[in-house]
Amino acid sequence: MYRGLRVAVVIPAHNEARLLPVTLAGLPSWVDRVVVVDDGSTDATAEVAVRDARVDLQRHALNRGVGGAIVTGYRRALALGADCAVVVGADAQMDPSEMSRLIDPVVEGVADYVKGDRLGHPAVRRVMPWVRLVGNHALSWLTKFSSGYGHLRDSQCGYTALSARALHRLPLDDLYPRYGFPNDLLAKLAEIDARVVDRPVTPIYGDERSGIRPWRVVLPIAWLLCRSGWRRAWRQRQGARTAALAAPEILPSPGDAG
Ligand SMILES: Nc1nc2c(ncn2[C@@H]2O[C@H](COP(=O)(O)OP(=O)(O)OP(=O)(O)O)[C@@H](O)[C@H]2O)c(=O)[nH]1
Ligand SMILES: [Mg+2]
Repeated sequence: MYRGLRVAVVIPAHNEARLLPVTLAGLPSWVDRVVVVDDGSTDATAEVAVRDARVDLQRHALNRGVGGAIVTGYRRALALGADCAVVVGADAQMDPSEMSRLIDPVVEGVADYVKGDRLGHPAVRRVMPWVRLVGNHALSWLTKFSSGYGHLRDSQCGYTALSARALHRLPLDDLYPRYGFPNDLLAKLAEIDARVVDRPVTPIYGDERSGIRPWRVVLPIAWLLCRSGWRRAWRQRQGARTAALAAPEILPSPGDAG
């Protein structure tokens, strides 16, 4: 329990037997449930996960992708009665001491979804590999337009907190299951008028192996961004038409007052 909220941590894990124990060991003691989603791993991820007594293990027989794993974790978090679901990668790239920072705006009722922002960190240029840094800046900039959340940075950050209230309203079945998931989630949050804010987090890169293959993720994410941008433009157009239709045809003249 954190400040009155039941917190479930959702950990998507694909072949993370080496780093999952490090991730689990760092989780704060106030976390109520830990949902590890083994996304079709071929190593000992599942065996390692259940060594931790707090873990609720969910397994995909076949790999579905990081977004698919997170959605499974979200559903389980709701079923377990969580008020807030925090996503943490299994590869120990997130500082657990910063988790409370992500949940605070949900507790205080000022946000439905809080995401980490690594790009404002003073060490980001030194720590984040340059391909990630450039790609992240480009995707963040495009995601501002496609989602409409112009104040957000670091669209690709996977360290996030989502309120159960917003989670209930999201079309979980429609979310993109692979690496464009964070971009698609932001677009879907905009469709339900969710309040989204960034909080600073530390970029951490060690000897983990990223599953991201830039040349394979660029086209699907570009397509997702175009689709979200187009949907957003359509919603705005429909909104403007509805407002125009609702406006009174004859405006009262100033002398009519009273
Ligand atoms: N690669 C990969 N990771 C998955 C998959 N399903 C779940 N995951 C987990 O998703 C998390 C993030 O995966 P990474 O490939 O490291 O992506 P990232 O941490 O956002 O990106 P980097 O900055 O490149 O490390 C890890 O905990 C993975 O174990 C999948 O299908 N492929
Ligand atoms: Mg990683």
